[in-house]
Amino acid sequence: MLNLVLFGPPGAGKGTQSQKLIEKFGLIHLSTGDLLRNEISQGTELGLEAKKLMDDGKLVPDAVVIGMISNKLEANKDAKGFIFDGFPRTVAQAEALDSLLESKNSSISGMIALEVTDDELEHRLLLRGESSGRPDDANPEVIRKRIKEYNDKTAPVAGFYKNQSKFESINGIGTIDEIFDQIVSIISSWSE
Ligand code: B4P
Repeated sequence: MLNLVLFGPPGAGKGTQSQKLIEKFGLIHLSTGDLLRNEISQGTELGLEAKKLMDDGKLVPDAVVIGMISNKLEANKDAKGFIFDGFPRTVAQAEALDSLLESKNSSISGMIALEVTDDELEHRLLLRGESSGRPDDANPEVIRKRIKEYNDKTAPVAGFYKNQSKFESINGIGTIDEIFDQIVSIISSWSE
């Protein structure tokens, strides 16, 4: 079973690469950002709470996203594997994911981090904000808050996987295909 954590700051290209990876490897894509936006568009109570935090560039509480991932793992018991995109974003989420997978006799194969400079992130997100309608992409102040939230709370998650010798990082600046090829070659090395 292949269980990949795709890691990186907001706008690093996690969602973009996930779309290509699910096609190539037949994995289930679990994006907590997409799951939360789905709750928002359906107007659920959870979505209304999450929207306030997301629009302000803040993380949603751990229990909420862990619960969503747990439900998805349960609903996809026969999957060949998963791409975790935007999750785990805190060390508590990483610990919870290990426990959830362990209870299914599975584990994370590895984390791949996309390294992108803050200037490039801001540029990409503002560009996407022109067409996506995402309130968290439209405003430079919120984008900077998201990057700060990443540095404060999410960056330490890399250490969690480094300690398990499951961490790889690549340059996330380049064409989408160049970055994809690097990710594929790392995944291929895991099964050698
Ligand atoms: P997410 O939806 O996870 O989004 P993201 O970090 O903005 O984006 P990603 O890295 O996937 O970028 P993408 O490929 O789209 O999170 C949104 C919010 O949800 C968070 O701020 C938080 O509030 C909440 N949330 C989500 N998960 C959570 C969790 N686990 N715990 C708590 N809160 C959580 O790429 C961005 C842009 O760059 C696109 O326009 C793309 O076209 C472009 N791009 C991609 N690759 C490129 C390349 N190589 N060159 C040039 N441009 C490129």
